[in-house]
Amino acid sequence: MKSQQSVVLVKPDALQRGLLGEIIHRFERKGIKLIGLKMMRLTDEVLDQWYAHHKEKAFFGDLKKFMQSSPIVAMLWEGIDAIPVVRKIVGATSGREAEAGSIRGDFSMSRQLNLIHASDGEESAKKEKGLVFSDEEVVEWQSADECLFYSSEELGE
Ligand code: FUP
Repeated sequence: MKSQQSVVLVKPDALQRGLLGEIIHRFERKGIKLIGLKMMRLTDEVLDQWYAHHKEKAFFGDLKKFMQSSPIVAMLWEGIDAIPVVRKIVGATSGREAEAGSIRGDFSMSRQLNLIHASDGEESAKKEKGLVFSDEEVVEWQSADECLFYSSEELGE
């Protein structure tokens, strides 16, 4: 079973709406582990690389402006299959289409103001981690309640 790391950004709309605590709470109670957390402003350089696959899209300029309208909070979450698990908690891209019960499904009505980013695969997670976290900002720690969230087989014991 594979431990993965997922990069999450709490976007400017979520910060402005006071949803930071709600978002962290949803990941915490699921049982994944927070191993990186920082508030920052995203630069042009970081956004150009972050959204390189959207560079030619009509919404790219607006998206960058939105992502720079406030600071964001970057987080690194770790757990078995953490990348798909986090994507499920986040929900589909458009808040109007996202499943009820997901973060976007419960709190967003927009495709752009969709509150949160989550890595969509191992390759993008690695790239995104390198764009926002230095090595010292990633803090590995032993969770005391791991045995309440995973079986011994899942923990490789
Ligand atoms: P997701 O992986 O769900 O965050 O979605 P995408 O990678 O497809 O899109 C990245 C971001 O681009 C979205 F979070 C919001 C923005 N976007 C728009 O602003 N307009 C669009 O039509 C599509 C995406």
